[in-house]
Amino acid sequence: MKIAIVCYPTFGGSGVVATELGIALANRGHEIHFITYKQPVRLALLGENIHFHEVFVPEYPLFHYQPYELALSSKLVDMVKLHKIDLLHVHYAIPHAYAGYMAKKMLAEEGISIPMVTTLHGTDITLVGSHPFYKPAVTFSINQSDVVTSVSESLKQDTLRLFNIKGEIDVIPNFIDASKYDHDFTDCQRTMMATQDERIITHISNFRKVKRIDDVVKIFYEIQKEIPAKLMMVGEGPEKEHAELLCEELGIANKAIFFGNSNEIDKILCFSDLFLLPSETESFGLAALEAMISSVPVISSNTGGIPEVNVHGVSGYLSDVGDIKDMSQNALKILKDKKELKKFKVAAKKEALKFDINKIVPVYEFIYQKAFEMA
Ligand code: GMT
Repeated sequence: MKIAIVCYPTFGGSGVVATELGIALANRGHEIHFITYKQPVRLALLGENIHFHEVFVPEYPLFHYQPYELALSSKLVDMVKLHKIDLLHVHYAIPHAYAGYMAKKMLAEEGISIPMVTTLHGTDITLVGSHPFYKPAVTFSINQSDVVTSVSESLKQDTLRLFNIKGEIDVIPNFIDASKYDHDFTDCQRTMMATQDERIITHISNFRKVKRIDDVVKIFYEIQKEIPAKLMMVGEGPEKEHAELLCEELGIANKAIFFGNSNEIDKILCFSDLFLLPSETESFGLAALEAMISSVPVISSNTGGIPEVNVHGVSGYLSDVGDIKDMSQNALKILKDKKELKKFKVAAKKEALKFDINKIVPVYEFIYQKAFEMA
């Protein structure tokens, strides 16, 4: 099948999922066309079955806002015609489902029928999409999609609660390519990051308000009072500078390392003992799953879809949003006792394997068949 994948090319979870899905589908013989404004960060190799088409938006001084949706829908029309693409799969409703619908309509004028699958990822529903300024257009484009999927049951329920949705939503959870995490790095370069007796605590995100970065720092502050520890902060975003200042204020700047964005997440997780994800809302928590497959237990909030991934008392612990005391106590329960840490590490990996890519990609293929029947 020839599939166009529309996504954000940045370090966000939706872009990562879309890219990994495209690569997996290409490995299964499909021809994949990524259509977005930059080559996706996790797409290292383009090959016979993987193509990238850049959406270019020419700057015109008359426009206060440059019309990306217009450029994207035009590019979709051109690429569908040129490469005889069979199906559109758009990730993140805004503005991709809207642009996809416009492309579909333009193509229909020329007698070309193409089904569209929309995958909802989280903030496109919970934070941005439900804003009154966007809601009518988001509702419309979700309802016009031939098949709609969401990355967790929780996100499905949020979508049904916040929008007037007419059709079904199929839940297809995010996935992980376990084979990519199967290697043994020699000592994980752990000794470069911490001394033998120090525990390594990691947080990876795009440092937005929704991630509650202050809580990450405060939980670590409580942990390091009791045991020797280091904090690895991976990612870029608006809250990063504030987090660095908070570390200085709390006198723990020498224990916190800020990496910026990294393409070596697997190496960082390899030497980590614990992962912190205290988010305000999280439709799934792909970062937690990436930690778990690396045998890193997770201390998280119990919001949104996180409980569908992180199992309380098994792969880590869950607490109410903002309950720093409970989160740090849970962290210490795991970290203080070597046997307990080992038990959680093994269980975290076992839970993560339930989301192996080989189980999930065939479900997308099934959904594509359904989209053809619906179109
Ligand atoms: O977490 C972010 O802010 C990035 C965002 C995105 O769309 O790139 O992530 C969302 O989609 C991920 C992939 O499906 C999910 O794992 C994240 O939980 C979700 N983020 C939120 O719901 C806040």
